[in-house]
Formats: sequence, structure tokens, C-alpha cells
Amino acid sequence: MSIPLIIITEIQFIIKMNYKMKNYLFILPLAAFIVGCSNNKTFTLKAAAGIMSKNSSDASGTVTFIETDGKVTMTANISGLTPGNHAIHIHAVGDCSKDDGSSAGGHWNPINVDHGKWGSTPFHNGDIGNILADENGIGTISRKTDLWCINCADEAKNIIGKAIIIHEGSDDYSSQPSGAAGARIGCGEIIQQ
Ligand SMILES: [Cu+2]
Ligand SMILES: [Zn+2]
Repeated sequence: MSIPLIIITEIQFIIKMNYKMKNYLFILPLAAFIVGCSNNKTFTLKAAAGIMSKNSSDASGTVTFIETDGKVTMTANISGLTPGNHAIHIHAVGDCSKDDGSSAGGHWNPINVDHGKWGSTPFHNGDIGNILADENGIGTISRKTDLWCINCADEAKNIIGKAIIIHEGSDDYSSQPSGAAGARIGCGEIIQQ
């Protein structure tokens, strides 16, 4: 190979490399964007249940759910209750059509364990616990958990399409299958916002 030919080949190589580099340059900001998105887990999902009266009670209120970083924060604000404790659960069926709330089915229990107290195994994924109403009949309760998700693919965690039930009595955390909490006085389907 003559010297000029080597130089031409070398120049062609450099031009090709430059061309290739230009092709790849746009990938850098794209890659940075993708990495940025996957690291930025501040996706927020929202759901809510509007509580309607059942069994001719005065119960009403809202239960909101916000999912961030794989954890769902629930806040229930209920009024029209008699002072004292009232059981609050997630029931399996998002159907509040019947006046006694029975259309919502039993406790949401996707991993098939005994009824119990929130946080002390075993307990149903729907065993939120008791909401304490003050002398004005108003009560609030909050939970933050990774046992739930808002409309994810895992049906053992997905709260969408289930129902919140408020009971006349308190949950004793031990009676099977539902804590002996008495009649259903409020019901709201959990709907994604
Ligand atoms: Cu219940
Ligand atoms: Zn239960």
C-alpha cells in the first residue's frame, strides 16, 4: 500500500467515525432522559371512596388514597357516627348497591389468612381497624402501607374495585371472619381518580 493510499484510507476512517459519533451523540441526552425518568419515582396515583349511608344511618364521608414510591397513604374522614369506635375495612367487592351493604361481600382477603388487627400478623389486607368518632360523631384514621397499590397488576395489592365499609360496632380484632363489628352503616366503592 502506498503512503497516499494509507492516508486516504485513514481520512475515510476518521470521517466514518465522525459520522458514527454524530449518530450516537443524540443518544446521550436520550439515555440521560430515560435514566432520569426511571430514577424519578415521584409518580403519584390517586383513588377515593365516597361513603354513602347504609342501613338508614347518618354516616357519610370520604376516604382518599395516594400512592407514592410504592406506598399507599389512606386518610378516612367520616361524620354522622355515634361517638366511639366503628370498624372500618376494605371489603372484596366494589358494589354498594344494596341498602344493607351486603353487596360489598366479605373482607378483602387476597392472601387467605385469618381476620385480625392491622400490623399484627395475621390480618386481612382489608383490616384497617377502628375509627374513633368524637362527641360530634366525627372520626379520622390514616394508614400508610406497601400492602396496597392503586390499579397495579398485582391483584393481591390492588385496592381498585374494592369497597370501604364502616360498621355500627367496633372490630374486636379476633372474632372470625370479620371482627364481630355488626351492621354495615357506610359503604363506598374505591375508584381511581
Ligand atoms: Cu367490614
Ligand atoms: Zn378482616
